[in-house]
Order: sequence, then C-alpha cells, then structure tokens
Amino acid sequence: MDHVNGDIFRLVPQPGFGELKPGQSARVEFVSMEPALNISDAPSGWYLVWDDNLQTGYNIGGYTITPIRDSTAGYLTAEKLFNQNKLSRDIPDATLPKIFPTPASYREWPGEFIINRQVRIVSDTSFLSEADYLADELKPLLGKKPFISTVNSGKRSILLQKTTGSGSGEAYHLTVSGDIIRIEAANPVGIFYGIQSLKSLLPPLSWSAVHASIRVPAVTVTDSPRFAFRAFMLDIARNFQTKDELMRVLDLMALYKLNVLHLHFSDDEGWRIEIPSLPELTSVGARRGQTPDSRNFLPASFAGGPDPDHSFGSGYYTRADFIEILRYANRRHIQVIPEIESPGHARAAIKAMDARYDRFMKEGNKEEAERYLLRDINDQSEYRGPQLWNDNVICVALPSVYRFMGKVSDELIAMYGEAGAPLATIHFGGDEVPAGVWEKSPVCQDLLRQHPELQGADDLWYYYYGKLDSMMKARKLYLSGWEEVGLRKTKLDGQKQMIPNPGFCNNNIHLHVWNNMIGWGNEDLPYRLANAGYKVVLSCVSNQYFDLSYNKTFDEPGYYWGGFVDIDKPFYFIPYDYYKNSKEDRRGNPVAPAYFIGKDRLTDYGKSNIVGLEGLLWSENILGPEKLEYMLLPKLLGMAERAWAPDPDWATEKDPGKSRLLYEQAWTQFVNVIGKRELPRLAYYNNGFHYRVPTAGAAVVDGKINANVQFPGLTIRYTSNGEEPTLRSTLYTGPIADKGVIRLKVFDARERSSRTTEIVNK
Ligand code: TNX
Repeated sequence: MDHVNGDIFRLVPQPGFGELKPGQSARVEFVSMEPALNISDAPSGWYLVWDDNLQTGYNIGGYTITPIRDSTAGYLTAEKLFNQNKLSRDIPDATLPKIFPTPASYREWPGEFIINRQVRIVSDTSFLSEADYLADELKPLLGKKPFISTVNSGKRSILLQKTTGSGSGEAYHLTVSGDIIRIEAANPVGIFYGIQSLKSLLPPLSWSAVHASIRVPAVTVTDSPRFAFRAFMLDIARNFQTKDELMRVLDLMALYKLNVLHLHFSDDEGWRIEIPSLPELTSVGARRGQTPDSRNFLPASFAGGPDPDHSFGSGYYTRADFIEILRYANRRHIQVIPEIESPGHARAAIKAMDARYDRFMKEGNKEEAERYLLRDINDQSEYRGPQLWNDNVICVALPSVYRFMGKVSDELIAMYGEAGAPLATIHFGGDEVPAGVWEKSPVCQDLLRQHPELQGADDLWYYYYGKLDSMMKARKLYLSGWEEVGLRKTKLDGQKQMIPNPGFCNNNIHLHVWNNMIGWGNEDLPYRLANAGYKVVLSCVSNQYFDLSYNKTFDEPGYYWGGFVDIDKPFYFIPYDYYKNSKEDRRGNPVAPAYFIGKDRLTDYGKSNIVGLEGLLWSENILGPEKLEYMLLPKLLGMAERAWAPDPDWATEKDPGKSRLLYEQAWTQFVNVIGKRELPRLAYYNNGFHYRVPTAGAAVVDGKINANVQFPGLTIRYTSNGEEPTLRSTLYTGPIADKGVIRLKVFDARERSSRTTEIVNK
C-alpha cells in the first residue's frame, strides 16, 4: 500500500500476488496512521486501475464496512444518551415563544389574525422588494400570491411601514392583532427580519399543504440582532453542491436571520466559479476522476470515483449561475464573501494554471504561458500539509501570482456589480501552509536577497499578505482571511510560538479564527487577536464546526479531530467568555475550568473587535445535498440563536450553581422549540429539509425499558420481536415491560426516522 498524494492511496499487487479468479478473495491487512473510530474513517471510493492505462479507472461496485465493536472506545451508548436526554424535559407548548431565534422583546396577547387568500400586503414604496418576497413566501401556503398595494384600503392586510426617526440598522417592530399585521422598520433589512419573524409565528405545519386560512397569534415584538455579522461558511470545493442546493441553504439562512454566506469555493480539490478569461480554472479545476498527473482534471479525492462526469467532486457555477446566486442572496439581505484559498490549499488553481501554461507553451507563446502561473517550475522544496498534498502551495514570489489574484478579484467584483450585490471583502484564506515551502525555490531565494528585511521563507508570508492587503485597499475592499493572516511566527526559549502580527493589526483585516483547540495551547487565540486590534469573526472549531460528527458512535458520520459537535455546542457557546462553558476536550473528555487559568481573556477593547459568529461546514464527507442537510441541521439553529438572540442570563450569571440552573431552563425551552416548532416547519419548508433525526436514548430502569429523545415533540416507536421499528410499530408512551431485545426508532412530523437503538431487557 502506498500514498499517492493528498487523500489518495493505492494497493499495488506485488510479484507473487498471483491471480484472482472470479469468486476468489484476498485479504489485505494494514495499520493506519491514526486510530479509526467511526464510519468516515474507513477507506472509501475504491476503484481499479490497470497498469497499462492509468487514464481510466473502473468502479468495482459496492462494499461493506463492518462496525468496530470496541468497548474501550468510549462510544455513546443508549444509556449514556438516555442520561443526556434527561435534560430535554417535555414542557407545555403554550409556554414556548413562537418566534425563533429568540427576539429581544416578545409578548403574546389573546386573539389572532387570520391569513387567507384575501389578505393584502400594503407596503411603503421603499419596501416593495420585501413585499414581493413576502408574497412569494406566502404563495405555497395559500396557493396564490397575495396582492401587493401601496395604498391602505382598510381591508385586512399585512402592513410594511417605515418608521420615522432613527431606527437602528436591522431592527424591526412587529404587531399582530385581530385585524392587522404591522411590520415597522427604518430600513428594508429590518422589514425583512420582521417578515422572517412573521413566518416563524405561523403554525409549523403551515408548509405541509395549501391552507384556506392560517392563524397567526397576536403578539408585539421589538427586535434587533446581538451581532451584526451572522455567518455560515460552506465548503463547495471538497465536494460540490448545485446552485439549487445553495439557494436552499440561503433560504434557510434567511429564515434564521443569518446575513453572511462565506463561500469557500476554492481549495486543493476544486475551483467552483467560472472565470471566463481563465477557462482552465473550471475545465481542469472543477472536475475530478482517475488521473495520474492532474493534467486534464484533478484526482478522485473524497470517494468521488474514477469518472469525472459522475462525481460529487465535479461541478461549478457558471458566471451567469453565480450572478443569479448573488441576486438570490441579495434579495434575502445576505452578503456573500468569496474565498480564494491561498497560498496553501490552492492545488486546484495551481494545476489549472499549469494546464494553461502547457496550452500556451504548445503554441510557442511563453510570455502568455507564464502570465498567470502560480508555481515556480524550478522549485525543489519538499513539504506535506496536514491533508497530505506535496504540491498545493502557491509561490508568493512570482509576479504572475499577483496578476492572477488581481484578475480573479476583478472578475468577481464585476459579477457582484452585475448582480447589484454588495461586496465589501474578499477572503484570501491563509490556512495550513506547511513547513518547508518556498525554501528551495530559486524565485523565492531571489526575492529574499532583494528584501533583506525578510529574514527567511517564513517571512514571505507577510510579504504576501501585505501585498494582498494593498491590492484590496486599491479596490476599496478590506482583506479577510483565516487567523494565520494576522499571526507572526517567532520563538520563545527556542520553542515555536505564534504572536499577533503587530504589522497589520490596525488595517481593518478581518480574521476568521478557528483555532481554539483545547489541548493545543492556543485556546485563547481568538481573544489574543481581538485584543491586539484585529477584527475577529469567532469561527471556533470547539463549538462551530458543523462537519464534526454529532457524537461518538460508529455509525455517526463526520470528522472528529476537533471534538464532537451536536446542537448543544453552538447553543452553549459564550462568545465573550467561552472558557466558562468549555465542557469537554476534543476527545469528549471533561475539561475543568482551571484549565483556562493563565489564558488571555477578552478585554473591552477586544470585545469591540469581535464582529460576529460563523458556523462552518467543510465538505470532505459531504457527498450530495442530503448529507449536507444532515450535518447542517439542526446544528445551524444553535448558532443562529447565539448570533441573533440577546446575551442570555446563564452566560453572564457569576454564581456557577445559578448559572447552571438558568442554563438548564434555557436548554429545555430551546429543545422544545426545536422539536415542536422548528423541525416540523423544516420537514416541509421548501419541500422539506433532511435534518438529522436524533436516535432514541434508552435504559433499563426497575426492570423496564425507559426511552427518551433529545427533542420533545418527536415520537419513538419500538418493537420487541427483533424487527426494525416502522410507523406501524408501537408508539412509546411509557416504560416498556417486554423482555428481550427492544429496538427503538425516532420519527418526525414527516415520518422520517432515525437510526435504530437496540437495548436488551433481561
Ligand atoms: C480544517 S480550519 C481546515 C479545513 C478542513 C477542516 C475539516 C481550516 C481553516 N482548515 O481545510 O476542511 O479542518 O474539519
């Protein structure tokens, strides 16, 4: 077995292997570099390549993965889950607020407004775009798009009114009474959020069919968000998502009042936006399949298989698609931040520009060939990044690199212009550049000689980001990147150390800081950077990485290098003091509060530099839209609550005992809202989202099986005859006396179900 590159490995028969006849088998054993824990650790995407034709791969059909039964792995058992779920008490529906995320101020009154087909939308002229959006949103519920008018004819209507005076940016006021629905705001965006709250107020099953009338409870709501920057990052590079799926994500973001889509559209394994003047970016960079040399397309990473025409690894948005996406986002008051990941994690762009180079060299046009080249062809440097590529870092000493970045930036800027969508920043990555790069590149060595102030290859980093910063400023944009953009490598007592780089700290650079890994020593990095003057978007791996597996179960997919992330992690995150609520390390072991003694805390000045929160979904394991929705939902709702709702009392309460009680109350309310209002809504909204239905917790108590679920409102069904539970199986209403193997499944409003829980009652 050997490593090819990146995540690609191969098994090669050695002399003496002989021949495999139909029906025969061979056994291959190997020891992996890391322990395996869940299904995502298994090798995947197997196919066959014959030595005499490396250009073609053959799918070898299905395979099975046998679960690991390791009692020492600390898996989440039915009993452990049962104990966790005890905090999810079922509380009366009437006590639940009917708007989510929690508004700043909310009151319910007796009475209701009936929305029916006669309802009109009466809008101030400055809110006609929002009025049209609201009418479109109501259409599937009523079977007809409501009539929009700018004159109030006294009929039963939904009013969109402009407040006089200085309403703050995104604030709105919503009143529902027996005869009127009124949304007031100073700005279109406020009206837009008032509309989301109105949708939230509708009975959750309103989206399941066309209704003659829909009852809206009487309320008064005054609301505005806690953070101005409420972001979701989606990686469409590792695996692609279609335009339709991206639009579904935008709808979801709008519903939960998120306003920034950070689009990670380029990485080692893909480039997903067409740049017409650089066609290889997508003709080579947006396709994956069997290839020995990445000349025509990229390798078959992440289980994509050998055929570039049938792979979740292939696909891109045409220029027209992307403009359409930007318009769609803009109508929902969502800004899209494009990310050109560089100088590392840039293999797709590098290989695409190599292909362009080859094309022009064949024509004998060396000058044009070199115009956008991203690597020094004489570079002998040896390196391997965390994702095991040895050829994925751009050479920052080449002028052609800046020409490329400028070119792509200008093309993107033009697309935003055509879409009429705002663009304030471009994110230039900065992630994971391994040691060893640039060291044996003649071009880099020349540059270092010309710039004596740069003391070695490490310092080329500042050179690169300094130039990008100026490039952005010249285009009236600010620079965004991962935390490395604001870090300086140095040493303390001979040990490697990263400090906030004083050189760039007051340049309005926005850092999306992910590394607060508990146990790696940089737990306080987001706070140190904010204290030093960098604008910080909290993107913490500990709580906000949605691609991390929900929990430690063999069948639960996803990475877990940064811990396990279920909906509680983003929900209990305390943005200004997350040490206070860090409950476990990345292995799921408890951490004591004392662990954080000596770590830098966020100063008031630092606080003013925290721009907001970001949830992130990396897509190495996301093969297709259903997998995306499974990892995203319902975790996204925990993060949406934290980004929009006021700072909760349990976060600020100093007394640990009181804080815990307050938290448990808040959690109970939250899980009831999710289970009884948001999941039923999402089961049908936009034809339904494929959120994860949690598995049942179960334990033997006094000789009977007791069962429970994370979200009250979902139902549990079981069998005691060994069969898989179905919709016809017995509904769980209380302890089960049956003996033997009990199998339980959780069902949602649309009758989708969870994986099965098995427990024995002896
Ligand atoms: C780390 S955190 C990455 C990504 C991976 C992700 C998987 C960061 C900026 N980089 O390249 O996709 O982990 O969880």
